[in-house]
Amino acid sequence: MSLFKKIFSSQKKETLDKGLEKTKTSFFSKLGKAVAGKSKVDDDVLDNLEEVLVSSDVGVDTTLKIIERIEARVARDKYVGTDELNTILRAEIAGLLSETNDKDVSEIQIPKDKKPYVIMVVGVNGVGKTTTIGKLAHRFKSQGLKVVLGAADTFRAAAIDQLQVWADRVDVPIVKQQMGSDPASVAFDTLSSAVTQDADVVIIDTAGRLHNKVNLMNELTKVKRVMQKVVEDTPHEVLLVLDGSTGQNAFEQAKQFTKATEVTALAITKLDGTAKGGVVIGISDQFKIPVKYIGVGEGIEDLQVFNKHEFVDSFFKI
Ligand SMILES: Nc1nc2c(ncn2[C@@H]2O[C@H](COP(=O)(O)OP(=O)(O)O)[C@@H](O)[C@H]2O)c(=O)[nH]1
Ligand SMILES: [Mg+2]
Repeated sequence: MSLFKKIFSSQKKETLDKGLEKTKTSFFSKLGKAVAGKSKVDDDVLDNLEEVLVSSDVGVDTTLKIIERIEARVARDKYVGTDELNTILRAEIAGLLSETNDKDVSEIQIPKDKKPYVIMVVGVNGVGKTTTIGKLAHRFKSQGLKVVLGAADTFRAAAIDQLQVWADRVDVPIVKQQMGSDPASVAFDTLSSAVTQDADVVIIDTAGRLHNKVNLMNELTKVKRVMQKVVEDTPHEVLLVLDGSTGQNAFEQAKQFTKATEVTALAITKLDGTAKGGVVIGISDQFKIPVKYIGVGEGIEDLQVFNKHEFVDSFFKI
């Protein structure tokens, strides 16, 4: 590893550690209490652990899965000390993450033979879609890719302006229409423009303010259908953005969006400043959709490619 790479990757690790700080602190203080005064993992300890996981937003189903696996281990090994619990838990969580995220580093790959590669970004209002798009555009551009943004969240003028701010900051072209125009029409224009410019990547922002599942499904289906008039098989990716700090709400949103459309990738934002980082584990397990990015701040560099090893390392590094 070159020195540059080493410095860069250690810096990146620091942001992740910092980003997960609140989650870790809260998790380990609860875990400490759960095993206080106990030397052996018994039913009490497991009950407490269950509570810790649920209250860390890992989600009930995933928590039960983890508890059952540890129970099986205790039954098999007869004696498991509470001092081993950390290591065991870590292994179980790493195992769960591996079931969904089979690759070590799960960044969206832009294939050369699909040009432009179209990423549609979905999620409810305020979760961080536009911010994530800005960070992603910056990331792709730094890789030498030609990026075009499409402002298909046409509900609010501010939404279009905000994407424009990001486009200026990153210095990539944006396609937009006025507020209230048809999102599908904006998406169509964006793809047409991207084809003309021979762009590598198109990122389409969408509105999250759709009041029910049927509306949402109809809207997204329409945007897709219209885009397919320009580029076959689009979108190549549907990236669902979830706000990690909302805990159980993020699970609910994932449920709604996966019912409404085919989601291929997840970005979980706002993991800085929240103790609810456990959602990453639960959502990855429950929805079987790979987490590709995590947001750990509002800045342009505060988007990390999700690396399951680093995540678990960071989570368990006290
Ligand atoms: N702390 C933090 N704030 C974020 C992150 N991602 C987005 N935000 C903030 O969340 C707010 C809503 O983001 P926005 O991109 O407008 O969400 P959208 O409505 O889904 O497009 C903004 O104030 C962003 O700066 C993140 O990873 N960490
Ligand atoms: Mg937005």
